[in-house]
Amino acid sequence: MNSVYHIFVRRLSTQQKHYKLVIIGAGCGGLACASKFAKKLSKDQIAIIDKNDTHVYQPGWTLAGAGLKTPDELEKPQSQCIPTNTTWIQSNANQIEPEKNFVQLENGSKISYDYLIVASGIQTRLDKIKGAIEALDNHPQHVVSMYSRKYVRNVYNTLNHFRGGQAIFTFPSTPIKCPGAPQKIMYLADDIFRRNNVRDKTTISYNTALPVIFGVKKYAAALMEIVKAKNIQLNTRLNLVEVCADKKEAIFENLDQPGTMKTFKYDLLHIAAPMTPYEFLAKSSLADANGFVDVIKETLQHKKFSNVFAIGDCTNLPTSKTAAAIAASNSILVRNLTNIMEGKSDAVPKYDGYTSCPLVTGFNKCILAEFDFDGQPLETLPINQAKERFLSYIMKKDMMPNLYWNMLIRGTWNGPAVFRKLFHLGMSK
Ligand code: UQ1
Repeated sequence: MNSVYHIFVRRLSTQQKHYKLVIIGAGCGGLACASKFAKKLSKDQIAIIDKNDTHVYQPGWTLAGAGLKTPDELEKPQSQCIPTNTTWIQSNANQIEPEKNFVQLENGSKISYDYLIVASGIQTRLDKIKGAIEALDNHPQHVVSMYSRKYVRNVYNTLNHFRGGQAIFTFPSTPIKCPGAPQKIMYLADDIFRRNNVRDKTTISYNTALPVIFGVKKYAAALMEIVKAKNIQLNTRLNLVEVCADKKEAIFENLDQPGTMKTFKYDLLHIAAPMTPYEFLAKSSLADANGFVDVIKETLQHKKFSNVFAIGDCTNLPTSKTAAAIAASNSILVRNLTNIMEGKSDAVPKYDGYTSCPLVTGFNKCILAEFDFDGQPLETLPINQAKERFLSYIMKKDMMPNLYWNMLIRGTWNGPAVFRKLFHLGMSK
């Protein structure tokens, strides 16, 4: 009886299902692509693999950390987000065999495909910092991180109850999603401290692994003025490696002198999590040496496997990892892949690396950074977006979430390039 049962289970688990298109990941990129293909393919032709039953609007985490949104209003059941015309395989992928065109799930079953889109995102790894998780769990009044669905819930409460001392905000030594966020939460914290009359009893430091405050010169210059005006200490090339919560000490490695450590005392520590690609991806032959999917940057097609594409945070696209980058690249991916599926060679615009980072610099203020692969500004509005503006803040806080839920993940938002062209056409006579 027992062995019959086991044979049956094994039969089930080794059963191979086939779909014309398989998408790994139902985050922003996976859903944007699925929604577009769901209009062309039938439910039995397209499958999306994702275990999570909740979809989180992660760009909202900085605002939640500052009490400007509640974490709950950033979440929706995944069942409401996945297009009805798409088969949802609620599991995690744990292996990809692009030579054999299949994906293996956690339970061992295999899903084969004609075409694959990898949209698995990037993994937050607070565990990479010694003592960080223990500190977040056991000392929540001193150590916080909004880079996590679990820990974001505690950030505002802690910032709002802070009564002064040393406040340190970190930026790690790995690629991360939304590289502007670690400083956005700092500027909002600065405003919270001012509102609560504790700013004059507080020193704020931004300890970043990067050599500069921001990678694009135009916005870096504006941000340098802002940190100066806010009296924030910028410490570059420092990477948080350990938190000793009992002693309230954060230990940083000086990246210019590897192996040399510097200890900072803190009363409040905001940790931006180091991030890595998922292991199943990093160990597959789709990955580059760093574990990210190795794509042609203009087309999002894999460099070796022509039936494989990738989008978003899991790729090695040399641009900042944001929802805005997905907005600008998803239609390019879908048009290139459709050409391949249909044996056509219709012209498709090349992805220019467009990405955007609405750098919230305080309550009611925001710099709207937009730029391309070369770090050249690519601004939508016919105004200087490096200036702090209320309009940019409203766009970030109220417009973007609607754009995301109602258009981007539904496959109908291809980024603001059309508006940029329209505005700039209007400006040139
Ligand atoms: C964007 O398209 C987008 O996706 C919905 C975001 O993610 C939340 C953004 O933050 C930004 C800035 C854009 C770009 C859109 C405009 C209108 C500038």
